[in-house]
Amino acid sequence: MIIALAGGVGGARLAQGLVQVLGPDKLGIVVNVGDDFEHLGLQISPDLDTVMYTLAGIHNAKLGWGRAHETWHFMETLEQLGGETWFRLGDRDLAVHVDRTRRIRAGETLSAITAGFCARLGIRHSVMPATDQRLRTRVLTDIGELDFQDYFVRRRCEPAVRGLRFEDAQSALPCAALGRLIAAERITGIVICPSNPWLSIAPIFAIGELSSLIDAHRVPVVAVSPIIAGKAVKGPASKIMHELVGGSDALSVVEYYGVRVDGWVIDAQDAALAGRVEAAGHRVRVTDTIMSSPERARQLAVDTLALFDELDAAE
Ligand code: FO1
Repeated sequence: MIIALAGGVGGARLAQGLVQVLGPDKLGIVVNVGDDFEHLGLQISPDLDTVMYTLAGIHNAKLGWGRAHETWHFMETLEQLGGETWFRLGDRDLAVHVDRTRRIRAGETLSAITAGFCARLGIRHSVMPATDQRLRTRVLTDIGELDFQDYFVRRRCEPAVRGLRFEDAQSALPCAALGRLIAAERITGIVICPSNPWLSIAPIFAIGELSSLIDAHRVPVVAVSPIIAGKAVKGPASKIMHELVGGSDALSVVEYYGVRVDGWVIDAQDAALAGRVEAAGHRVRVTDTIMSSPERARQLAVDTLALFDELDAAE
């Protein structure tokens, strides 16, 4: 079984490509929960929703989050009441947050809630929160430590990032389904989607049982670069990279993940870097990584999975 680690738009898009190639018995999606937060009394899980909506084909491609064909009456009314409207919740999207909050208060796990929503949305693959326990990304900046969404949305990533802290990660276990896959040694490969390495993937790596599986090299790991020609395809990744590691080209990401990754998929625009990535001990596949359509996402999924075959052959 391949598991794909995903967060944000890049992760959701590649997940959408992978599900076209591998059936639900061969692929599971593990989603970052570090962006989750309580807001307006609601439990909000942005990355789970972005992956879920994208796999269901009802995502808002323009915004990169939330639902398509959205209306904003709740937000307009909240504005009139003087409520907090910096984090925009569409009327359709709101139903997910309200029902997730109800079910969490009733004692359901995030995994069970997500599985329930996915079944209702016709998604056959398992979409798993990386953990069912609390794990929050805290952003250490030049104006102090901020909640993730405060930094990312309210302050639009303007503060300079000095570091990241994944609160409660040390006590977080993989969600039950993921823990069972690890224990049964059913995971045959890990795909790191082209999500923000620091904001979306690092919180997943912070979960001990998962990172020790990766660090023990018991399972091949293939990553798709989220950086193309020194720029993040979406989101603030290059600004954060400059602030955190001083560089923002695909090589900085290769160095950041280091030996945890066996194979890299990099964009044709970065073909010149392929030699240096190989010199660092990785197998490389150069292809078009811009997922501008589900068909392009499927093709990238095929290229990414092909690297596992090359890695097996090389063993
Ligand atoms: N991102 C924004 O930049 N502005 C928003 O108002 C906003 C609202 C929102 C509502 C629901 C949801 O699931 C995601 C939302 N996001 C918004 C995106 C969210 O901050 C990011 O998707 C992740 O946290 C980072 O990948």
